[in-house]
Amino acid sequence: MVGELNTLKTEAEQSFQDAATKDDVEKLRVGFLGKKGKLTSVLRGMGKLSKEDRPKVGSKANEVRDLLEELVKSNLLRIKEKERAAEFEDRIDVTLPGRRRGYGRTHPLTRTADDILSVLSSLGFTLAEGPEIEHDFYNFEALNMPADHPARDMQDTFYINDDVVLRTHTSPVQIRAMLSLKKAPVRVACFGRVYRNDHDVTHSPMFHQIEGLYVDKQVTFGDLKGTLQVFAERIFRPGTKVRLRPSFFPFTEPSAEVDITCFMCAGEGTLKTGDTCRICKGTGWIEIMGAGMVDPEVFKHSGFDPDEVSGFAFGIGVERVAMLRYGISDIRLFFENDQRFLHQFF
Ligand code: FA5
Repeated sequence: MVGELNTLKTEAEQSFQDAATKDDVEKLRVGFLGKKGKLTSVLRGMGKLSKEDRPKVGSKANEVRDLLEELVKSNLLRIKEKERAAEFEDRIDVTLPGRRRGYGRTHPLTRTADDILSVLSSLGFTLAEGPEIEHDFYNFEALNMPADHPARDMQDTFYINDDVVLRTHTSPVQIRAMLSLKKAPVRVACFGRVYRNDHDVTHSPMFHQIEGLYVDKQVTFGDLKGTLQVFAERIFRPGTKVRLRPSFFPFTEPSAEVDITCFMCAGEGTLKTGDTCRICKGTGWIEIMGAGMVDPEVFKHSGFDPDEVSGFAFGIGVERVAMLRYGISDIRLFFENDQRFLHQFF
């Protein structure tokens, strides 16, 4: 029987070596170790052995069984590793070109804001920021809009509570800047997100404004107009003209709406093709911002004496400028993060 077991051992070693799949191993396992397997049937004959032979045969049988179990384990592992190597062999094609990484682009609003801020910076304005959740005092009261002032209705406000709002414009940063700088000259560009309960294709509940404020001795309306002229030519194109129309803001007096000559039709109202310009709708002018001379009441709230200083301020919507520059007719495109839209801006 010991001889039979030795033969079985040699046969097993050979058969497992030839096994190519997990199924082959399983078949061999059943064929040797299963209930009707070869080892089992050899062991069945042990009952007929003499007492002296039994331990010898028993220990050989154990040795063969251990070897078989080891063969099952090691061959399953061998096959698994071979399969994994084959998988990688199929996948790695070193001749394939490398995968390009996608490049990010600057968002058109960021680009527009950067351009506006860099023009203002070249004119001597420094950046000022303030909180988006703002006290009623800075957003309204100090800007000459007391509690029941009808001008508050012009800006549909999101109220956090009776005294706290989501700021509706960047003008509160004027007040904060004056209160913190305390003395003239003050020349700041206030930039940030603002919020209004307002939405259609040209209005969004969250948008961006940039506000310019210049306070010093003897600042005039002429200074405002000159600044706006340089600003318009640098942001749009050389030769752009500026027109100021009388308007009303509670925090400036006098106040104006600022128009520029249309950059599409150069202020003609019609294109070279004879078609009516769709940017300015044939008027030759585009409204771009609000502006004016700082109201004396605002100076009083900001710690300045209106008899000693004067100043101008203007506020521009970043989305409005970006829509004009890039010919975009729906403001929502800026906020949808659609790569097909954003990748068009270089
Ligand atoms: C103001 O907000 C004033 N604080 C501007 C100002 C500053 C005037 C300093 C005088 C002195 P107005 O409400 O017009 O003004 O808003 C300014 C610009 O913000 C508008 O010209 C427009 O381009 C933009 N704007 C207003 N509401 C929205 C909105 N819902 N979505 C996108 N842009 C808007």
